Amino acid sequence: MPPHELILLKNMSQPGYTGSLADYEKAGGYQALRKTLGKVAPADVTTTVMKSGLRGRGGAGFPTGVKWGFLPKDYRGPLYLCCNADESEPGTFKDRQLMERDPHQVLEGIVLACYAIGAESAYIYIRGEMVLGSKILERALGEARAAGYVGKNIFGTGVDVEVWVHRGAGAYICGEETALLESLEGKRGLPRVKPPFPATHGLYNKPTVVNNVETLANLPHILTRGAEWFAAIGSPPKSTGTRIFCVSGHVTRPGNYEVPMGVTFRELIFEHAGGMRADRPLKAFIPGGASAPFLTPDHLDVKMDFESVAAAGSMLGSGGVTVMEEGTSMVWAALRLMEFFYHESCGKCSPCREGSSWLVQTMRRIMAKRGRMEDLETLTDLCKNIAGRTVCAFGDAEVSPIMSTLKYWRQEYVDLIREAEAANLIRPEAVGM
Ligand code: L3W
Repeated sequence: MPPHELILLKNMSQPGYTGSLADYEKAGGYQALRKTLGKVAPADVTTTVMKSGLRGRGGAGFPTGVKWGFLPKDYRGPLYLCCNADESEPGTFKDRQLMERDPHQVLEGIVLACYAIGAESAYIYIRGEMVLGSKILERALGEARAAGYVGKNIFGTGVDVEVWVHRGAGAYICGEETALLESLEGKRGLPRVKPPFPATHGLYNKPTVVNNVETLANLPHILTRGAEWFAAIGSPPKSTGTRIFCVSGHVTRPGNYEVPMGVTFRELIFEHAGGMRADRPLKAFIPGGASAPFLTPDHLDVKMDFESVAAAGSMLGSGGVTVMEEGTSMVWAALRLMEFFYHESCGKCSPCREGSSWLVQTMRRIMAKRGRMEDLETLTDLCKNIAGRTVCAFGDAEVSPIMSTLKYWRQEYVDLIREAEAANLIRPEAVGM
C-alpha cells in the first residue's frame, strides 16, 4: 500500500490536537480565509473549485463548483448556504468525526463557500442526536466570532458571514436537501418536488446552496494548495481528492479511513481496516451507505471512485462501507435495513409509504419461515413500483437491499421458503388470509 497524505483527518491525527482555535491556527488553519477574502474575486473561487473537480461527499457526488454556478446571476437579495450535517445514513459516521474533532476546518470551509456564492448567512443543520457535535460547533463558533473569522466585516474586507447551528429532531429524511430546508423553515421535514432546485428556490424560497460537511471541509485545502494539486489526487479526472470511508461490520479495525479515491475495496477492507475479524471469509459488503446496492467478493477489486462503483451496479454514496462475513443471513441483513427505511419513510409519497410497509411484512414473513414462493415475485413487483416513483431518492434507496440480495443471494430466500414448505409451517391465519 503506497503511503498517502491525509488531508481532512491530518490535524486530528496529530498527538494532542484538541480542535481548539489555537491548535487549528498553529496547524495553518484560517490561512485560506486570509488568502482569499477580499483578495480573490468570489467568481474566481468558484472557478478554482470547479477546476479542482471536487464533488459532493453527501451521496450524489454532484460537482460542487457547478452547483454554485447554478445560482442566478445578477441576483440582488438574500441567499443562503446550508451545511448538511444531518448524517444519518446507516454505516456513515465521517461528518460527525470532522465536526467533533476539527470543527474550525468545517467553519473555515463554510465561510469560504459563503464568500464564493455571496451568502451572508449559513446554517449548519446537524443531526439532532449529535448533541456533542453541536456543542463543539457552538464553542468553535464562539471562538471564531471572537477572533473575527465569522461575523461582520471579516478582516476589514467588508465581508459579513454569520453562521448558526440548527439541530434536527431525529428524522433521516431531513438529510434530503429539500426536506432539510422545510425543517429549517420550521415545517415538517417533507421533500419538495425538484425542479425547482434549491439553487433558485431554496430556503425561504431564496437561492440556496446545500453542501455536505466533508465537501465544505475540503475547501480550505483547495484554496490554499490550488485546484491542480487537488485535481491530481485520487482518480482523475472525474473522482478527485480523498474520501473518508467509514468501515463497519465484521472487520478487525472498524473506523474512518481517509484514502485517495480510486483505491480498491480490497485495499480499504484488508489493509486499512485490518481484514476480516477472526479471518472468516468475506461474504458481502455495502459500498456506500445503506442506500447503495450490496456487492460481493467478486467486486473487491473495483476501484472506489464514482464511475467504477456505478459500473459495478452500485454507488459510492455517502462512503459508508459495511462488511459482512460468511455466515451472515442476507435475507436478515436486507430485512434489517428495510425496517430502518420503513421506520424513516416520511409518508409523503404513497409508493414509499405503503410499499415500505408491504416490503417489511413480506420480508418478515419469509424470515419467520412462513413465506411462499410467490413472495419473491411480490417483492420484485413492489420494488419496481417504488423505485423512480417518489419525490426524492428515498424510494430508490429503500429497494436497494432487497433487489441486490435477491440478485446475488436469491437462493437464501428460496431456502427459507422451502424450509417453510417442508415443515408445513404455512398456516393461512399466520399470513392474514
Ligand atoms: C440546480 C440542476 N441544482 C442537480 C443539485 C441538487 C443537489 C445535487 C445532487 O440525493 C443521494 C441519493 C441518496 N440545477 C441540478 C441541481 N442539482 N441538478 O445537485 O442532486 P441529486 O438529485 O442527484 O441528488 P440528491 O437528491 O441530493 C443524494 C444518496 O445521496 N445517499 C444519501 C445518504 C445520506 C447521507 C448522510 O447521511 N450523510 O448523505 C446515500 O447514498 O440515496 O442518491 O444538491 O440540488 N439542474
